Amino acid sequence: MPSYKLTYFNGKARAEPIRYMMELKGISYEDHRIESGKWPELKAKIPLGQVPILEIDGTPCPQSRALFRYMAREHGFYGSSAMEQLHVDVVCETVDDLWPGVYAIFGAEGDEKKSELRKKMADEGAMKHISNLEKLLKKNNGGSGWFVGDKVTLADVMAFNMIYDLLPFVLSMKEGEFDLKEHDLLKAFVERFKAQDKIADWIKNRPVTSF
Ligand SMILES: N[C@@H](CCC(=O)N[C@@H](CS)C(=O)NCC(=O)O)C(=O)O
Repeated sequence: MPSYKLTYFNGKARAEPIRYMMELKGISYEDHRIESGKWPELKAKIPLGQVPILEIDGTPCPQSRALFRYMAREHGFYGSSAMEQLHVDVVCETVDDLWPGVYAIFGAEGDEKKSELRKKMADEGAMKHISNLEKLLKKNNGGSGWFVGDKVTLADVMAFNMIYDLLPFVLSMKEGEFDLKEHDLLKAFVERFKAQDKIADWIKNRPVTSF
């Protein structure tokens, strides 16, 4: 097993899927959270001046999505055939369809504009993509298990991270509070993912962060 050091700000956002996969496989890694004031110095030293960075045996590697796929390939979260890999990618792309709405809220100027966009996203903007995710979930075993095959894959990790961590954060809610409305299969999926012993432990014990 290589040595792993994950560097990110003290938050979940683009780093948490890596942490979920590390935790699920019981992989030992250094979870380095940048101390305030240390960022400018670090930024100048790392490959693209951005985080997350995963140091693999001392080599610093950037780009979160590349790192998610690396973790998936190396640690058994990418299905067991090219077809399953394709299905995993389809789910990940569908999760990514939610990002433009997330960015719009980040980029909006003024509290009034932000709350207007938050309301739009929670009421309708996110729902088209949430329904698509539920359709994909349902295609595998009627939606009673995981998104692809019969084991947890990157697809589950990314869907959970978006619904449980990212959407509540951007909509100014507490983690896990995003209202999935009538999407009962997805609600059950979130509960199922969260109930895995290693994830339950991680969520209970992880640092409490504002994002
Ligand atoms: N495409 C990159 C984007 C990375 C990115 O924008 N990271 C932000 C934190 S979420 C960052 O490093 N911001 C500080 C900066 O650019 O100075 C990825 O997915 O890793």
